[in-house]
Amino acid sequence: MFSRSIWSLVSFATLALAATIPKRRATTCNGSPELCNRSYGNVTFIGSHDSFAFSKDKLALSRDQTIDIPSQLNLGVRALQAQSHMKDGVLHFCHTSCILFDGGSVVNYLKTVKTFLDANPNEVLTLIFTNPEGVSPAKVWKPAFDEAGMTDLAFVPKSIPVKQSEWPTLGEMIDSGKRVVVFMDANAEGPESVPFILPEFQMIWETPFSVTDANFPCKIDRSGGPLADIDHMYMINHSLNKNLVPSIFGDLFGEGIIVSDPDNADRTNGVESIMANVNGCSPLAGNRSPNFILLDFVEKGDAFNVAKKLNGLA
Ligand SMILES: *[C@@H]1O[C@H](CO)[C@@H](O)[C@H](O)[C@H]1NC(C)=O
Ligand SMILES: *[C@@H]1O[C@H](CO)[C@@H](O)[C@H](O)[C@H]1NC(C)=O
Ligand SMILES: CC(=O)N[C@H]1CO[C@H](CO)[C@@H](O)[C@@H]1O
Repeated sequence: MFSRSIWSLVSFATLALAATIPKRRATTCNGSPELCNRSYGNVTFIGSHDSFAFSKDKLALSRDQTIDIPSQLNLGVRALQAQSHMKDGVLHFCHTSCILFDGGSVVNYLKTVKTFLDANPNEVLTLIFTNPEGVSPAKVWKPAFDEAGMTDLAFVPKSIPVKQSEWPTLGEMIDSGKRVVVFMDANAEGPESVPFILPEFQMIWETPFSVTDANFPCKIDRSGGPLADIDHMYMINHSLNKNLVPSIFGDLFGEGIIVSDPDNADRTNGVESIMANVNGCSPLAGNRSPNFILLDFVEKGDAFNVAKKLNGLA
């Protein structure tokens, strides 16, 4: 009897004390105080397409980036896109095939990203992974996140799908330590799903890819239910490709051989080209800016200033 009342006194005191200690609050989020109070679903992030496929070698036709992952992140990239393939029983990031471009194991990639996140505790980052072989989230992906020490940082929504208007603020995500949002295009749902690997098209729609038209006509390409498109976030795939095969030979090669075009990247990643794409798409999204602007050769052009402006920070 006595010990029980002592015990409740102690726990009451603990609770009272906990209530008086102010919780640590982030005052800068993704580089600015204004963003702490902004919903994740209402921020424009610059993303790097095929982030792992970087090379300084001009002859590496399968590259889509020049600079490595830490440099991309230091520049301000806050959405990393990457395409996975199994290679000798290990999950890798490769471009189309591991023979064309092998970016190494997913574990090593995630460790590199984790190093950045540890050094930059006030940053929210999105990972958009492509899973064309439908590799199991529970059996293969989660163990890779575990090994890289990344699972604890991953955001788990209360329920799926999350409407564009219902995401927490960047400040809330940073304060809770759950500041990495992981989307996967295929096989994220189903019996081998894990809570932090989110089905991309239930929450994001995206424009067509492998675009070779410099005018980037906007259209909703990949999307999914049950939410209406207007309740999705959206991503513009703003990378211009060139066709190496003149159309006269088109029949021989089907659609041709489409590769990214570093020579045009300054223009493609410039204000005019990105804004034309944004203005073409925003009417399809209740006049909202895109959440993700996915680019090749991220260091070229002026994308980070465009994002600042779209976020109302410049
Ligand atoms: C931001 O802060 C203001 C003032 O405290 C508040 O009224 C508003 O609802 C907040 N917005 C978000 C998205 O939390
Ligand atoms: C965020 O909300 C503002 C105000 O409604 C809007 O102008 C802007 O386009 C939105 N951005 C995103 C990415 O939703
Ligand atoms: C050309 C291009 O940017 N394509 C990409 C569009 O985004 C999706 C990500 O979901 C990628 O799979 C495409 O490669």
